[in-house]
Parts: sequence; C-alpha cells; structure tokens
Amino acid sequence: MKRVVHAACPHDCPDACGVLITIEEGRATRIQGDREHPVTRGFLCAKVAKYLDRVYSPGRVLYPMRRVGPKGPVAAAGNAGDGTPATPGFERISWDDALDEIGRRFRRIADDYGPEAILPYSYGGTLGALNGASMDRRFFHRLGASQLERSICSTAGEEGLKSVVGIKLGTEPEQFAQSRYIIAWGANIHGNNVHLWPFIEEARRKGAKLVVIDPYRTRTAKCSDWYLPINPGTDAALALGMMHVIINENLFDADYVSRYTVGFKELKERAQQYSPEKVAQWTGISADDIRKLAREYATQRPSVIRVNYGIQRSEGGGMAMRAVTMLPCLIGSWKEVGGGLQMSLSGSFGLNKASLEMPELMHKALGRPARTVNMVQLGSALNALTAPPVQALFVYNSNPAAVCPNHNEVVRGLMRPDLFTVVHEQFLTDTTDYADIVLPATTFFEHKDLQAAYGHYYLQMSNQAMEPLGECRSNVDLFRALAGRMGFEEDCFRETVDSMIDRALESPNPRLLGINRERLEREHRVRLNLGADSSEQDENSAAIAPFLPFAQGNFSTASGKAEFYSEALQRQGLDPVVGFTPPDESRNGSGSKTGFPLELLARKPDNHLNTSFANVPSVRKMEPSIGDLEMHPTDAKARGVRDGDRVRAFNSRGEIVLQARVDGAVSPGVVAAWLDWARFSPGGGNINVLTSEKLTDMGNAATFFSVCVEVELFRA
Ligand SMILES: Nc1nc2c(c(=O)[nH]1)N[C@H]1C(S)=C(S)[C@@H](COP(=O)(O)OP(=O)(O)OC[C@H]3O[C@@H](n4cnc5c(=O)[nH]c(N)nc54)[C@H](O)[C@@H]3O)O[C@H]1N2
Ligand SMILES: Nc1nc2c(c(=O)[nH]1)N[C@H]1C(S)=C(S)[C@@H](COP(=O)(O)OP(=O)(O)OC[C@H]3O[C@@H](n4cnc5c(=O)[nH]c(N)nc54)[C@H](O)[C@@H]3O)O[C@H]1N2
Ligand code: SF4
Ligand SMILES: [Mo]
Repeated sequence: MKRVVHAACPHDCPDACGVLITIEEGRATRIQGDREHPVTRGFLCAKVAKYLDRVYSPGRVLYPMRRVGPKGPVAAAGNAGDGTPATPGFERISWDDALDEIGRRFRRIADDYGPEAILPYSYGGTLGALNGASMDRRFFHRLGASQLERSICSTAGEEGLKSVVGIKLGTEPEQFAQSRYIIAWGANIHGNNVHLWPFIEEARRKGAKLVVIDPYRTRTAKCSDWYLPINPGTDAALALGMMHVIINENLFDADYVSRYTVGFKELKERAQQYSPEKVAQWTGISADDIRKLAREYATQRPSVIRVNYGIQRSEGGGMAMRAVTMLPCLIGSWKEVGGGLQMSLSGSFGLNKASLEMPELMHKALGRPARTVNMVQLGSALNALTAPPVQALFVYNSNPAAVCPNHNEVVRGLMRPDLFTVVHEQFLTDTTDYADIVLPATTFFEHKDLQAAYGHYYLQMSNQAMEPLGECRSNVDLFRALAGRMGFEEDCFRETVDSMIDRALESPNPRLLGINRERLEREHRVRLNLGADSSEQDENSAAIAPFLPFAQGNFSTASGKAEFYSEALQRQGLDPVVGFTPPDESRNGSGSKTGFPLELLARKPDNHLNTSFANVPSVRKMEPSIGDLEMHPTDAKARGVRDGDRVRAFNSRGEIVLQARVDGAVSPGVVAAWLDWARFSPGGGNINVLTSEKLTDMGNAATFFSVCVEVELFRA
C-alpha cells in the first residue's frame, strides 16, 4: 500500500514549500516538492530533498534520557557527524520517569526561587503554528516562568519595516517576474530563499536587471548583473545617499508622496546630509555608483527590493531597514505590479495567536506578566541574572549552544552544576551536551500542523505522514503531558490538535475569511484573501489579482500613511526621521575602540539551516568550505597568511582556529566564516565565540554582523 501525504516544510525559511511524502508500509520512501504549489512549484532545496536521511538518521533521539555523566561535550564524543549514535553520559528512561523528574524539579525551583527562575528557550526548529508556539506557551504562562524575548533573528528589521509601513507584508514573490529592476539587498536568495529565484530569472529573460548589495560575494552576487560590495553595517547611509539623489534630481513620485506619506519635508532636509561623496566614504561604494543606482532604481520601472535579514544584524539594523523601506514609498513603486519591497510577509496571516498561546494564564500564576529575558543574552542570563537566578532551562526548537552569540559565556552558564536543563530534540546537538534530561522530538513527517510562511501568501495544512519513530513526541504532545503532570487543570491543556488549528483560524483577520480546516485539508494550500486589503479589487478577481497592498496608501501606521517621520519612534527616544550611525564595533566607527581591525561576517551555510542539517552526512558533504575563514589577499599578505594555512581568529570574547581561504569573496578589511556545530569545530567552540550580546538600535535583536576580530597564523 502506497500513499502520498501532503505536508509543508516547517523549517525556518521564507519559502515554506509544499511537500509530498510517499509512505509505503508505514515508512517514508520518498520526498518531493508539490508541483501544484504556486510559488514553490515542485522543487525542494538540496538539503530537504535529502530529508529521509534526516528522519531515519541513526543519530535520531528516540527515547527519553537522563544524564549520568558530567556535563559538557566530552560526554557526547564520538557523535562526530557521521550519524553514529553515541549516548555516553546518558541512560535511557521512560517518559513517565522523565515527566516525573521535570515536574518535581520545577515544583521545587518554583517553591524555592519563584517560577520565574524557570526559563523556556525556543526558536525556529519548526515554524508550524502549533509546534512553534501554542501548548508550550500555555504551559510556561500557566507555570509563571520567565518570558523569552525571541529576538535572535529578525526583530530589528521588523521594527524598522513597521516604523514606515506599519505591518510586516509586501510584494508577493510571483510579482518579481514582472519587475524590470530587482535589488537583492542583504539577501542571499540562492542560498536562503531559492524559490524566489525562478521568478527573478523569468524577469531577467525579459530584460530585467539584478543588483546585489552584500559585503560577501554570494552565489546570488555571482549570478547578478551588478554586484555592489558594501562595508558591513552601512546600509542606512547607502539608502540615504540614494534618497539624496532621488529627491534632488526630482526622481520621486510627488503625487504618491503628497497623498500617502508624512514627513517628506523632514526627510528631504535630512537627506541633504548624505551626499553621494560622503556616503561613499562609509559604504565603500563610489559616488558615481551611488548616483547610478539611485537613478536606475527610480526610473527603470517597475523596480522592486528584496531585502532580507542581512542588513539588520548590525548595531544600526533597525534604522537600516527603516531607510531602505522608505525607498519604494518615495518613488511610488507600491503602485506597480512588480514594484514595492519584500522583507517578511508573515504579518499577513494574522492567525489567532492569543488563543493559541493564552498569555492571560500568566496572571493566574503571578498576578502580573512574568519578567522577560532576551534570548540573545542567554550567557548573561545564566551567569549574572539574579532575583531570581535562572535555575532551570527548557530548550526546544533551538540549539542555543551553537546559535547564540558570545558562545563561551553561554557554555559557562550551561556548565553550572546547579542549573537543571531539559532539551527536547530530534538529535544529540551541542545543547544536549549540557542537558540533564533529553526528550525525543518528532519531525514534521510525524505530526500534523498548520503552516504559514514569510516568503509567500499561502497557508498550508501539513498532514502527519507516519507514526512517530521510537517514543518521539511532538512539542504539542510533550507540553500537554507535562501540564498534566504539573496538575494544571484548565481545559486548554487537553485540547486536540484539530481543535487548536480551528482556533488559530478563528481570527478577526479578514484575510482568513472563508479559510477553515476542512478547506485546507481538501485543497492543501489556500491563498490568503488579499483582496481584503484593497477596496478596489472585486470579490471574484480578488483571489488571483496581484496584491498591491499600498497602491492607494492604506498603510497600517498610526497616521495611515508611510511615515518618513514617526512620532512613535520619537516617543521611544529614537530618531523620528532616519539617520546613519556607524556601528561601534566596526572599522567605520571606532574599530580602534575595540582594537580589532577586521570585520567578521559569521554567516549561515547555503546548504544547512542555521545549525540544522549540519549533522546529516549527505548534506554536510555539500558544504566543503565549512571551517574556512575567507580573507582578502591584501589582509592575508599583511599577516603572512597563505591560502590553506591554519589561522587563529580572535577578539576580546574568544578565539577559534580556522583554515584560511584567500579568495575574492570579501573586500579588504572583511573576513567571513560559517556557522556550524561547536562540536565539529577544532577546539570545540564555533564562530559564535567571537560574536557579542550587544543589541540592535531597534527591536533588541542580535548583532551577528557587527563584530571585529584580528587574525594571525596559528602556531600549535
Ligand atoms: N540555506 C539556508 N537557508 C536559510 C537559512 C540557512 O541557515 N541556510 N536560514 C534561515 C533563516 S533563520 C533566516 S533568518 C533567513 C535569512 O536569510 P538572509 O537574510 O538572506 O540571510 P543572512 O545570511 O542572514 O544575510 C543575508 C546576506 O546579508 C549579507 N550581509 C551581512 N552584513 C551585511 C550588511 O551590513 N549589509 C548588507 N547589505 N548585507 C550584509 C550576508 O553576507 C548575507 O549574504 O534564511 C533562512 N534560510
Ligand atoms: N553566527 C551566527 N549565528 C546565528 C545566525 C547567523 O547568521 N550567524 N543566525 C541566527 C538566526 S537568523 C537564527 S533564526 C538562529 C536560529 O537558531 P535556532 O532556531 O536554534 O536554529 P537551529 O540551529 O536550526 O536549531 C533548531 C533546532 O530545533 C530542532 N527541532 C526541529 N524541529 C523540532 C521540533 O519539532 N521540536 C523540537 N523540540 N525540536 C525541533 C532541530 O533539530 C535543531 O537542532 O540562529 C542565529 N545564530
Ligand atoms: S528549507 Fe526552505 S527551500 Fe528547503 S524545502 Fe524547506 S521551505 Fe523549501
Ligand atoms: Mo533567522
């Protein structure tokens, strides 16, 4: 008996692919892209195409385990990426025993320190609506645990985007095929968002130009028509320089600006401070190129910007995103099919999060909202937080011992003998190296979920294709069971998956009107009612008409207009217009302050997903350059480093030994390396030993791309 199950890829990726899983006698035998998905159109990225290797990896955690040896990576030695199961340091226990022990420890910690001494830690393991954030949140709210500020990825950019247009949505990917001028701005499309690429290629076949703005020569840059290497962290200056040219040469859309924006006068004044000559000094892009870029962008229409998260992982990331978001508002390209801007589109789904997460349960536990701990500052939280100190950490959907900045501090905290750490995982990761209890987690093949997206406008049902392997449980099932063990009696802890999906779809958001579970189960994916945003589109055509959210203004800001001047920012003590402040930790600002002359880009691998997939041998093989430090020949020569040499990269936070690759990927003054599991790196610490806990100007986000280092030949 062979059947094909419709699912959706839940990994933290804009594309949220439609997936078909073939099941024969209870076992998955094939994974394919679903051709009927209008955006992802039947192909999968290289890593998920190999998903059976992940699901059936010999390294899968299949049973609950309890630590019997000391904490630390030594305990897991032997599990070195070849998929060999290695569980020294752990013993197998039953789910009952595991839940009992967690319940007992949590109760004791809550009695001794208060429940806020317990910290949940989760991020992007699955973006499924339920397994991402539902029963887990209910559980921790009811417990009165600390709240986690989930800002490791995108909150600076989100705040920047919303400060101008009010909401997280923008140009749909399909419209890129109609564009004449496409800017990929801090957006590694080939690696991280590959399903946008065919639409760009279609546009280019019709004559469109692709410009890439990135300090690293990505595959996308190599394929572009015009590559502009930019100094890290200087994008706000570039956007302001473009606005300077566009305004002074009268290339903006005066009608659009007067009808649908506020603050043009202030912006015009501000832009005068950013002449192309001045901006050239910060960005490293010549004044002539800045003028050319501004003129082409404003006149080769429709023009569109795909800005991804690369520009907002810097100290001034919020302002950078704010500045870039102003560009389509200035030239009025929101009016055109194939115009506008895309960052994240997730704000359009508007699922009923409140009823999934039930924050009101917190009041029952504490009579007030629990304190908030920023996930970027986990190291400080574990080592320095008092009143109360963190006594228990519950990790799921995340691998903080690899992805968190200031790795050495994180590890120091995780090593604390008095810290009780639970990790719910599919694999033995860097983080399970410090766990007291490891719990086995399902993959998306093994549970049902509702799947939104951040790179397109289709909502999908991801069906369960097979029974969980071993004793794996989904996040929903785990927290339901744990709530039972803690004696939480509210009905919400007994809710079924289907009922939770119904609840998520019961939302006042008009874009979800008429979309229910039955329909999603029948049709597998449904395009949001995007007509709901625009009064002009009639009901029948709304479902297929190109989505032009801001063609007639309709911005979701307080003023209802695109805000070149933001009173909300002013109230927060931020610049209400927009400006460029060089990052403290950079060559442009006060590199001298840190004393480390090279800017590091600690980037994501094209074929892994953050640290997911790094342990799947067939996928790891596709990333031969992991472990390399890419350098410009000038910087290498100045340090006596040749291609292939072992080098030590270091700063005040840590050091790591990598292999120099002297190539043309980076400009002078910039070096680049890859995020990987710490245990696969010589010395046992990954590139995040060099990154910092410093937060961005807006959104309290991580600054992975504002990091200075020095490099020298390694002498063992
Ligand atoms: N294959 C693969 N796909 C992924 C992921 C993955 O790890 N691997 N991760 C997923 C996740 S969690 C996310 S958030 C998205 C991220 O998707 P992207 O935002 O595309 O990825 P990043 O690598 O963070 O940054 C994009 C580019 O910004 C560049 N950059 C760095 N600093 C600057 C700067 O100051 N200015 C400019 N203009 N560019 C800069 C980097 O070199 C990089 O090429 O991708 C998702 N998809
Ligand atoms: N140096 C550097 N550091 C970075 C970045 C960078 O570009 N450079 N990128 C940052 C960004 S953008 C992000 S989003 C973060 C990502 O940080 P994380 O979200 O922690 O990303 P992953 O490394 O993919 O780890 C996710 C883990 O969840 C597990 N998992 C998957 N599905 C499930 C499930 O259903 N249940 C449970 N319990 N577990 C599951 C996976 O096995 C995996 O180990 O990393 C950040 N760290
Ligand atoms: S990781 Fe992204 S591109 Fe790959 S299958 Fe999943 S959604 Fe598609
Ligand atoms: Mo991310």
